Amino acid sequence: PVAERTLVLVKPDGVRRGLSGEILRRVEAKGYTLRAVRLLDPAPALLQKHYAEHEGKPFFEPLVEFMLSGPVLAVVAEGEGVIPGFRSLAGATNPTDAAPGTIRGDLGRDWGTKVVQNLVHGSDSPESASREIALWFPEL
Ligand code: DAT
Ligand code: MG
Repeated sequence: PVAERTLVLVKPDGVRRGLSGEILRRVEAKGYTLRAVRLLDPAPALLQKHYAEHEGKPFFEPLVEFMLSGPVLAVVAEGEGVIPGFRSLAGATNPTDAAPGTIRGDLGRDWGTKVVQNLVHGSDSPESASREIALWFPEL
């Protein structure tokens, strides 16, 4: 059986601010394994598919635009409980609400921006993880 896997994205704000290493450090320090890592400039169609569940919401277009603002570091992380576990490491969606000790709580910012710039994405269920890993890493 393949170990549990999740898709982690370091969003353009995280790459731009030089936080990729710090974020991957936290994933590895927790005990998860990095199975695949790729820095890329995602195509609009990839982002629209990735965020399909949010289509029609007021933040959808600013979100896609923000995700197109620079390179994204896509990561497949592996380990027991990694799907909820990485969500715990990431913290609440809004960095102001995110607890200290989490990636978004310690490092995220949500002021002075049109869309929440919260540094990371993490799959929210096994179904989302399979779907998203297939989108970002079709070869896996
Ligand atoms: P998460 O990334 O915590 O899974 P989500 O899937 O609900 O959150 O939303 C996807 C992204 O969209 C989120 O990381 C930041 C942005 N977003 C969500 N809700 C928002 C809102 N109310 N206003 C602005 N941006 C929002
Ligand atoms: Mg989500």
